[in-house]
Amino acid sequence: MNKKRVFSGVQPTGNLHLGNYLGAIKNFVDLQNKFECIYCVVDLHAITNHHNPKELKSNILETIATFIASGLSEEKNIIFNQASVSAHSELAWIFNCVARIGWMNRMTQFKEKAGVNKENASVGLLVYPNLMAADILIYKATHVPVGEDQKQHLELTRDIAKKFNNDFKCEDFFPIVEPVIPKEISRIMSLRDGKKKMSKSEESDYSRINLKDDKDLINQKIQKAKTDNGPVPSDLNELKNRPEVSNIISIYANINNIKVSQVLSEFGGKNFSTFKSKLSESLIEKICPIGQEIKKLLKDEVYLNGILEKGAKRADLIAKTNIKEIYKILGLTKYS
Ligand code: AQP
Repeated sequence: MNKKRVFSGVQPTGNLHLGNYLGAIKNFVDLQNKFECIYCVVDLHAITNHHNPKELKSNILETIATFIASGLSEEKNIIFNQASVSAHSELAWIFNCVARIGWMNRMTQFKEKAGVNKENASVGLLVYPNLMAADILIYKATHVPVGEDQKQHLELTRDIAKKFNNDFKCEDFFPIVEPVIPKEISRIMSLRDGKKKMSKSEESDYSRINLKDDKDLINQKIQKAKTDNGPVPSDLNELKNRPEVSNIISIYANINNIKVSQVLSEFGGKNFSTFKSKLSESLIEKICPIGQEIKKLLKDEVYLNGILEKGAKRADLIAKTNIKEIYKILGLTKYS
């Protein structure tokens, strides 16, 4: 049996936001005291779409700074960037040969990100989930904290693990990973459109709260957040068909670590301006200190690069041991 090990990654595509924090990073911090955790800046994923090399370099450091500012310990966890451990790419190629084209074609994230011009998307964007499966399975991780938007990719990771174990008659070699998805709020939605997820690539900055936003900006964004004409609901059933209302209520519950039902009993029947002021206060209290710490850490590149370097050495030790075994199972002679 494999012991419990957590793996997750964040793309260094800039502008980390409340969705990344509540959907993933907050959970990373909770898990660090319970399990062995490996947290990765998935820089190879960030080149599947057009990118600017200079910005990528600084975004990698900013993602590390965000991890640390959010409360991750570089001692307790292995923190590193994907490209510095070559076994991720090696295993991704192997998984390109295990996963089926039909599986790839079903991935909704590819469809969303490729848009209408699918033929013009990079092959990397299509096989992105295979690299994600490799990121996780190269460490034989058992638990993966992610936002709900990544659930389908984790199901694919499970399918790849099962097929590999089955095809090469190595039962239990790769664990069948368990997603760790926040229960109360699995997907934070845009502040402008409750049917779209909050995302870095959304054009309007008013659709999201960035972790580096200051007090005034958070206030403005929440005041402008879309709601509807009704009051704050008192009952869970009244949240149905009110996606924007449901979203901001869930954000309030999550940021304060309380249940949605508690929010409804506190604010039910009140007008949204009262609720929005309280929401801004909570966000400012929780998010601004993280943003300030990120800005402070970004001034110390030596420290941030040191974390990456140490983390890469620790990650590489585990990944090398596993890739040797994988090559052997496949009949590849590199390590025999
Ligand atoms: N809106 C969200 N709600 C909950 N969780 C979210 N995550 C992202 N957006 C939300 C979770 O954050 C982790 C890191 O995500 P990522 O940056 O690697 O990639 P992403 O999911 O593609 O994030 P974005 O903001 O949507 O980026 P773009 O716009 O570049 O595509 C993941 O665990 C993800 O689930």
